[in-house]
Amino acid sequence: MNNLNLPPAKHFINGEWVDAASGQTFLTYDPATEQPLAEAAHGGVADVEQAVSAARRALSGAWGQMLPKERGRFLYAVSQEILAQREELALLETLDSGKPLTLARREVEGTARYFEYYAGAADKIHGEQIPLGRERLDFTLREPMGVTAHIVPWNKPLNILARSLAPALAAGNTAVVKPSEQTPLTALKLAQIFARLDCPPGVLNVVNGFGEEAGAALAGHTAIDHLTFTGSVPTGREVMKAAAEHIKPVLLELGGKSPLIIFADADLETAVAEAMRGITINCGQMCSAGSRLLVEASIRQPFVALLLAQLRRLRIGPGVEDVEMGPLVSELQFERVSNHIEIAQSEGAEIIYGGERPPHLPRGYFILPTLFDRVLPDMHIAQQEVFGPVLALTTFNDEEEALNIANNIPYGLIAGVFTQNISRALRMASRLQAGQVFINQYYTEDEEMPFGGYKQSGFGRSKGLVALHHYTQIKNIAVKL
Ligand code: TXE
Repeated sequence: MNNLNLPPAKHFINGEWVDAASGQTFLTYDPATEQPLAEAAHGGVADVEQAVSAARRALSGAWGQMLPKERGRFLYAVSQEILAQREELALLETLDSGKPLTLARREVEGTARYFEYYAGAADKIHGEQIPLGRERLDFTLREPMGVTAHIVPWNKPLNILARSLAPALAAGNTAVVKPSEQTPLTALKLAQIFARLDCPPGVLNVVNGFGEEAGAALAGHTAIDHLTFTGSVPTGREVMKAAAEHIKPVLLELGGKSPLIIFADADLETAVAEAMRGITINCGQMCSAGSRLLVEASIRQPFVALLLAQLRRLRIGPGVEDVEMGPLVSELQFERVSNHIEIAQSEGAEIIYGGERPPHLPRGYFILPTLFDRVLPDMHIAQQEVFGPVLALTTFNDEEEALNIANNIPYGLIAGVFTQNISRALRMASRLQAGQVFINQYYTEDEEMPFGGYKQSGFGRSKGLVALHHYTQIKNIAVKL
């Protein structure tokens, strides 16, 4: 890996590369080989303090004075530079997180697309005039929030960062980013791109480090104005509590346990292909993973037969070999997923495929895609997010039963409905408790679609124009004429 163009093991603060205040670094590992990949700066309270101060100063500097259309042009330039560096970024993401190269490339393209999409919106964020009669003029301004904080997970490190960073910057905010300690590298590459494009100092700051240190310091900082967090429910709860201390608004995206509901009249091949994609993409480490299969009882047998054939054919291996499924991100995640599988078995759910490491891959955090059959709706494996390639199959007999099973869960991020009956599809869509419902397909990445959860999947919506609302605040101005 000597020819890898690694970013420096430093933070990016106020436009400069700086060592951690403690002088310490930590290692990040390649999950396909279990070998160290690179060093990253080990940040804490003092580093976060520097970054937040720099972001605050930047609000009143050149960035604050830039015209919205100039901000848009800058963000568009970022998108083009990301595309120009697509291969390098994708390789780094693959090595750091384990995902197959083709998927990493798609995520980098999606990252560029976020910057492109919100570049186009930067000069179209405006208030409105409110009619109060001839004697009064009333109008609103949409102002930036100020310093935005972004705490990012490891499953799609660069892409999820761009999902909140691009709209925040388009709206005129500045940002402090804390990448996951599992995948610290590509956010620094993005910082290099910002530096190369002469971004004013302090607009983007990246502080690496662990959640309980750098993450907690950022979430509880009194001088941030908005916090975007993507990660687990327990950490989301902690982050929300920390932000509540200073009454800071939060946008939380906390994962899911999303159902694919397959009726007997569905196109079976499409449903099976989407079920495969929904659980094997990124080794199931997706908040949007389709981890529950609700299948109408009369088609269980042909559905399972087709699915098993596909599961057996799946190519698994290191992401750099551009397989169909890479390893889990870390030893810890491997243990977590294995633990979920054990609990499911102890509750009587029946494994009909997988449940263990692929025999041809003795090293690395690889696991076979796993299919549990005859799962009851209240079992652990039907209720808890696994964040690995583990499917729980439950059968149903009618629409009402399918709906009850689908909704009887603490999460509500995505749902897929497969049927040729459009009335039934739309009835289901309107009654499913999920932020996105897909009909005759499963989750797609389109950056234009509002995305976010019901219930414990979080609140607030990212993607689409609606995301911009989180990063602006409205001021009403009333004039007596
Ligand atoms: O997440 P954490 P982990 C789910 C998934 C997975 C589980 C655990 O089920 O198995 O979470 O993953 C930072 N204050 N998702 O442990 O802890 C941390 O450094 C502030 C769902 O990695 O939520 C990282 O940057 N920040 C998911 C980020 O939070 C803290 C994506 C996420 O870490 C912190 C990832 C603290 N006290 C995991 N503690 C999704 N919704 O897509 C940690 N962090």
